[in-house]
Amino acid sequence: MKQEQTLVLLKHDAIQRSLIGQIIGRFENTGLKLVAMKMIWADDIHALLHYPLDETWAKQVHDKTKKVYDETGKKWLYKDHIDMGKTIQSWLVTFLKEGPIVALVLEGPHAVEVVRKIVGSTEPRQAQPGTIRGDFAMVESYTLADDKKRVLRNLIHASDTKENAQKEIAVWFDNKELYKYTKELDKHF
Ligand code: FUP
Repeated sequence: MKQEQTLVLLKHDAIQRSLIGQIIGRFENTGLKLVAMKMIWADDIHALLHYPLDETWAKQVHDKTKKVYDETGKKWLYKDHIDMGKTIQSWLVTFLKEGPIVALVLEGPHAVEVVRKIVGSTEPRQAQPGTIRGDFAMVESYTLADDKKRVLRNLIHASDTKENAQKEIAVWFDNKELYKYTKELDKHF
């Protein structure tokens, strides 16, 4: 089976809360292979490359977030998806640069889907117990974040599609930093 790769960032709130080991342990438990990892203090260039303000991204974040607002009856603050995209992008960049982060690449069958599943919902308040966000950050919500004019402190970024994973991996890693090695499970894939 063709191996899939996905990018994970442990954002600075995960580092502040000393959760690096526990979170990486959960990824290891899935059977996925860790093929790259490093600690980085992001600059503007990398943060903006990771969160580019393109129309599709803005529309996606807008639609997903608005759905949650509508369901919870929360007042919508933005004119349109571009207005929202600009605000969220600037908050995301600020948060990403707040302190060191840990970037890793996981490889294996269904890597994108498996990682997103164990990470849990974007808004930790909605994340199921047993997921990383549900177990370690459930008190965090859009309500809290918006009141403080910041993004969700949701511990982790994980690529949402195979295509985005490839783009995001290229932001943080050179090809030579992605290691090829064999693990016991490989013979079953
Ligand atoms: P995710 O599905 O977890 O990758 O998250 P999204 O693509 O929906 O959003 C990207 C990031 O912006 C997430 F970390 C959540 C954050 N965000 C907010 O904090 N507030 C918003 O209103 C919208 C997005």
